[in-house]
Amino acid sequence: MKRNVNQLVSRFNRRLHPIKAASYAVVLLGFAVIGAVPAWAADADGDGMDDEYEAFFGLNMTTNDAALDPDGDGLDNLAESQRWTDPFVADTDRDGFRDGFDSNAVSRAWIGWGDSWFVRSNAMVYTWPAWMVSAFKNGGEWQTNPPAWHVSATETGAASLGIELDRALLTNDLRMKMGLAGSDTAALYLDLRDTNGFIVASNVLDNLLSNTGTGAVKVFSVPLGSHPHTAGLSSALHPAWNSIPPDWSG
Ligand SMILES: [Ca+2]
Ligand SMILES: [Ca+2]
Ligand SMILES: [Ca+2]
Repeated sequence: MKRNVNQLVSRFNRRLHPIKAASYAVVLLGFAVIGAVPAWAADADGDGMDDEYEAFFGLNMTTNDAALDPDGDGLDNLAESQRWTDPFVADTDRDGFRDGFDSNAVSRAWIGWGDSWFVRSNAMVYTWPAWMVSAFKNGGEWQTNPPAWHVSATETGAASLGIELDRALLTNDLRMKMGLAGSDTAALYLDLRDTNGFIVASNVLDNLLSNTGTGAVKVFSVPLGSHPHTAGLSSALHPAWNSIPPDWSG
């Protein structure tokens, strides 16, 4: 699945919290810089892999590295580039099937919140199914060791993570897995939002951090089927210290 990073600029993001519009100018600037990529030669080292793909995942753009298989998943880098799978991760969509043995190697949307290679200011980018449009944060900060989204106890107001979905493609409920490292004072809620960023269903899963210990993983269904006008989700964390949601799956 080829992802043009310019397509990931989130209008939804700005609509979600228009009061913070000034900060999103930074997001747009970041994407504008990335937008220079198409001006490069399509395949500078002539190894059959587009420069855009090699730059996105950090392959060598000046040496023919098409035949290498650094993640040992049965696909060489050239085959990975043709599928837009991650050449450094054996199971790009984290469904238990390695890329070389997966009939749909990008069937899930995995978000490595805070993975510095895929951070674009407030947004995250990766290779995702077509129904997954964008992923971003409002407030809090990225943490790199381990990669995470972190909200300081001193931050005032609620911070949130959001994703934007293409509901023409995703009509069923969303199966979601989140990794959480909570604190005693944290409260994490999930809201469904329409295309204008307005909440159509709030707190649909209660406090996700309740009864959560460090390193806990929760799996649950998000009722998109009964909310057809939902275009995205936001998960708001009220002042706490840590939340690590690595995985959203359709
Ligand atoms: Ca490989
Ligand atoms: Ca791979
Ligand atoms: Ca897989």
